[in-house]
Amino acid sequence: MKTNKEISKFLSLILRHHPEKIGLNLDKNGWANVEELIQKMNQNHWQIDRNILNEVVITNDKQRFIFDETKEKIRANQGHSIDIDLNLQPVEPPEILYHGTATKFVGSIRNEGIKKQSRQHVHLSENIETATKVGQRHGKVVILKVKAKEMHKKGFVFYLSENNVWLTDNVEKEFIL
Ligand code: HQG
Repeated sequence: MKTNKEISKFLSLILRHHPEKIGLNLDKNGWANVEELIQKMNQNHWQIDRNILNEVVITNDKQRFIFDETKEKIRANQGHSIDIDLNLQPVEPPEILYHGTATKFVGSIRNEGIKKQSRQHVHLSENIETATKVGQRHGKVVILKVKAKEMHKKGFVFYLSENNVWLTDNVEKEFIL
């Protein structure tokens, strides 16, 4: 039996980066058909049904996934590397947002700013705790403070995902404290 965490990680992989791994189709807004997802996961040795999927979605620590109102479709709330449109509306950010990264990246970030790398956006958070968890995935953690409000005043656009992750395009180095 796979744990919910293992299922969540696999869902992140296929709903954000590689749906083709199980031959899944995502529409232009990143939605997958739930029945198709369940069927294709089972064909790929992930024993899962609607109840298990519901539980994974509801109990997920970061609320990474969401069903549409009919529960026929599911998508990841953020974190995509594939080119989909989440239809996010621009939002005014707080004064400061945090970006957790690793010491090994700091030199390069000081030179060229925070780049979105393979993802669609740079990910920022309102609290240091979340940023710390994100940074720890890459090594010894460093928390960077981003002057979000100032960026916004200068015309940079911010979005807030359904699960409260702040998203923006690349952060230029002058906005990093
Ligand atoms: C770093 C997770 C060198 C950047 C998290 C990061 C998040 C640079 C890494 C979400 C750089 C990219 C995203 C530069 C940025 N030079 N390194 N100029 N600019 N970097 O995984 O932000 O838990 O693509 O600091 O919670 O770590 O999976 O981005 O360390 O919300 O749901 O390049 O993924 O969500 O790494 O994480 P990532 P991230 P989940």
